[in-house]
Amino acid sequence: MAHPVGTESHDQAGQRLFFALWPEPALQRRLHALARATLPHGAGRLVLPENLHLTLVFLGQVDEDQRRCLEAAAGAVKTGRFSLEFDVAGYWPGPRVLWFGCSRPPQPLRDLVAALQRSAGDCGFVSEGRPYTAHLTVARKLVRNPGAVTLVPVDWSVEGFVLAESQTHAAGARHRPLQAWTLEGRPLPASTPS
Ligand code: 2AM
Repeated sequence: MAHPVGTESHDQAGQRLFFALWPEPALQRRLHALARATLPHGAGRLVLPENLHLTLVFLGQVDEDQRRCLEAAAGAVKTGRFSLEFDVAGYWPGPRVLWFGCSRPPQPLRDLVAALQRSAGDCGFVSEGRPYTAHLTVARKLVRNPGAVTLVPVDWSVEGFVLAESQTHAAGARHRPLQAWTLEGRPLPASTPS
């Protein structure tokens, strides 16, 4: 997703938002520890545990009205619970990131992404048209391709999804959930998304 239809002039306004799956803190710490064990010291910058997430739909700049529209639409999404298994690690040389992913993304994850893409479209956001690749970025600015990485599989029983904000600070990016919903369409406190 990129610019809302006809609102390119809003680029500097509002918040930079995205829909995501947000691991609970214990799982964030586990994934962070796995990334640390995977990457040789000094080979890249690990994503902070509290920032670890799996993006579902990236929205970009969102103003208040658009956010209300997205929240209403997200509250109507119901896919049911599902589990993910992070069993592959990959490296993208362009952005120089190391990520964990699923070799067999479950159908409810695809359904959730499709439903949120439709919701975003209904709120005036235009898809960038890139195929969706479920990935959780665990390290950035890698100094070299880490080569083949074997991952000890990590299971995640997903119960909800969030609308999250991305902020850029001098110290680096900070991501935080703003609103959360269960996969049955019930609102959740943002601090306990899944
Ligand atoms: P990344 O982790 O692979 O960098 C907040 O910035 C989240 O949205 C991150 O997970 C980031 O993915 C993703 N993101 C940032 N810019 C994006 C874009 N233009 N298209 C898709 N996802 C994007």
